[in-house]
Amino acid sequence: MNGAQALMKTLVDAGIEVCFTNPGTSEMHFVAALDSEPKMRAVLALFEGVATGAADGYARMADKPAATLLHLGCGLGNGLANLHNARKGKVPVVNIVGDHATTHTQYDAQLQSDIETVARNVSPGFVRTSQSTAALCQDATDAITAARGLPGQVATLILPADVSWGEGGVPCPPPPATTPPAADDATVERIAQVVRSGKKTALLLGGQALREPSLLAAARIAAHCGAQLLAEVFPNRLERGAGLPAVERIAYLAEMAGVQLAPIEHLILVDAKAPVSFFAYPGKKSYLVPDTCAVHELSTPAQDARASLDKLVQALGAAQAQPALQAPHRPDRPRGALTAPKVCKAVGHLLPENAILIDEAITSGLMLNVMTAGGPRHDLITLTGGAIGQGLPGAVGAAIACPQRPVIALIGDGTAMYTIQALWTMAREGLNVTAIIFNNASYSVLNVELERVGAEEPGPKAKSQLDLKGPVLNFAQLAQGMGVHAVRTDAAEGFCKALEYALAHPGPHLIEAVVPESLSGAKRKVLPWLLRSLPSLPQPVARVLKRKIAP
Ligand SMILES: Cc1ncc(C[n+]2csc(CCOP(=O)(O)OP(=O)(O)O)c2C)c(N)n1
Ligand SMILES: [Mg+2]
Repeated sequence: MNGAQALMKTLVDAGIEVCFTNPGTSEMHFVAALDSEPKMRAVLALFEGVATGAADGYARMADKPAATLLHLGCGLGNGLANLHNARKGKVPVVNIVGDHATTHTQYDAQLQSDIETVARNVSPGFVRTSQSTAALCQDATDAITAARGLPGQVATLILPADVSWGEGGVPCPPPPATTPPAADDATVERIAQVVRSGKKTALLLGGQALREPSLLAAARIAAHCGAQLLAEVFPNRLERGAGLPAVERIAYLAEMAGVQLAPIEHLILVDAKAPVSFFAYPGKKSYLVPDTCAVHELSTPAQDARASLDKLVQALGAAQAQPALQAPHRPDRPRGALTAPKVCKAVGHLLPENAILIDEAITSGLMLNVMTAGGPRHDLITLTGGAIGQGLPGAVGAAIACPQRPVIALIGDGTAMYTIQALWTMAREGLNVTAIIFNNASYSVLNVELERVGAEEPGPKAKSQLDLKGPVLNFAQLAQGMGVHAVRTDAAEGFCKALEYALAHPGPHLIEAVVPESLSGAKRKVLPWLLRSLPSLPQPVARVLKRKIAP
């Protein structure tokens, strides 16, 4: 066996059965080795950001990593934004980056660059350049172990061409599964006392704690002791819908998160960070936990959140408590001229069983949460690291991980253009994805931010940086050009029909929803003022306003 063939066997034996690729010359032996291993599925992406975002989406749904195959430092650099999203979401990825042969680097050829430095940003826990064919499979095993431990991480293995083509590769057996520890008894007891104190307490759930077993345990604690359930603002995967406990996500806008957190005296973190503002704003706080609130950590990202919550349930004697479960409810079918809230309503109206919902709709998705809350159970995937362009690639990965489940990806128009090539991979692989693109011809959220940061009165040059009106994008045509069935509509009836058709026929499909900006005109002007006034309003009024803006 050469190195690449042994590596391929090591990967599949460890359960890594999908590789999202965008190869070049230095990866040719790896590419050739794909045919030596029938268990490895190779999925070509036409941009590295699609490959890395697909690996992220795959791992979120498969609960195990995929591999990527990227071409030297430049290919890795192109894939960085979605590896960043994976890192922030604690999602495992085994990133394989081809490099020049070890004998070639001394010549500083055209594609030579410092790959390790690029990789370190997204792979702080594991970057290794394999030095020999003999060492390669152990290096791969170490990368897999690093990626899939808790917390999950992006592990980058750099594969020089001669290590790949060298003879004498010996596959390694799969690394043993590790069992992460639960919170220790003393921590559980201390937190049980906090929960019993009668003070206003909330559990802030993140990461692994947003799956059904953890949600049920947390909901038992809530039912038994009156604690509130909160979820981190951008979960990597949240199981929700009728029959599951409902959790309120922390709001994206810091002022609204402030309203949610104001009454809480004890905040208990379960695989989550204490909330901070997405950005800093002049004169506003970055750390969103009120001074009067104590923060406790039940379970760190390196610990088993579910086992920790189960221990807390036992300590509180809450095992028999009946968790509050979301009642089924669907919104009506929308009618008339299409708007973003009507698209969200239609999705809620038609949401199929067991769907995977991807929300990268930015301002157009403000109503998605409430419109789908009582729908059939589904998984929600969100933009964990704020680097847009994750949703379409994420849909590719999710659909490959779960071929029996419909994937619906709601994406902003600006956002869609970052990784639009994902559509081609969807068509080529015949993936059951319905991509809904909100064409509001704007980087709308940045227009809101422009008002919020209190910058000088913006002039035409500033405004034109945030506007996508000319030339007008036509996503239906873009999709058709990549082999994806697509329609374009500006009517609610047309949208519902298109969605019904898409859900009834195996995908991929793209529905371009031509909509006005959700926050424009007077709404946009009033929003910053409203947000500023929230902290000084009586709490019940502030809560009503928060629910109106982003329910
Ligand atoms: C990689 C990356 N580049 C740029 C940004 C800044 N950014 C945030 S939102 C946004 C525009 C989103 O526009 P669109 O998808 O059309 O959504 P809308 O605001 O119109 O709802 C941009 C450019 C980012 N978050 N990530
Ligand atoms: Mg837009």
